[in-house]
Amino acid sequence: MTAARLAGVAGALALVLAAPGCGSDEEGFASVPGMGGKEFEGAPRSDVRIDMKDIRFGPRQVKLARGATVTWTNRDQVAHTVTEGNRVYNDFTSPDIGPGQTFRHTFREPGEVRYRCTIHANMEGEFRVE
Ligand SMILES: [Cu+2]
Repeated sequence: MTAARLAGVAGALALVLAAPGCGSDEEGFASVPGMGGKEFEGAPRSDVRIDMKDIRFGPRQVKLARGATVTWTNRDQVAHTVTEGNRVYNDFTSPDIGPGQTFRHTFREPGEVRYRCTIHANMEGEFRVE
């Protein structure tokens, strides 16, 4: 096999690996174990604080009362974003949230909301708004 032929094979492999949607139930989301709306617990909450720490949202899944306000605080030394991914709430999205900064959003419609950080591929969170 020539070098040019090898390069062609490698290129084809890269295309397959980069195909969108593989292993994901919603475009743009990584497959994070435990995500997908099955692990919500407890009563719905109306005032929720979520830390962004160690490149994770915590808590990652929260049940919200309708009208709940969520405040995210970045406790890492790098920037994060909060970007909605399933279009329930018109794609709410934060600007880059720097270390020590916060972002706030109020959820007025019932439904399930998944969001992520656009900077870190496996950084995801989820709400069920009741
Ligand atoms: Cu991030």
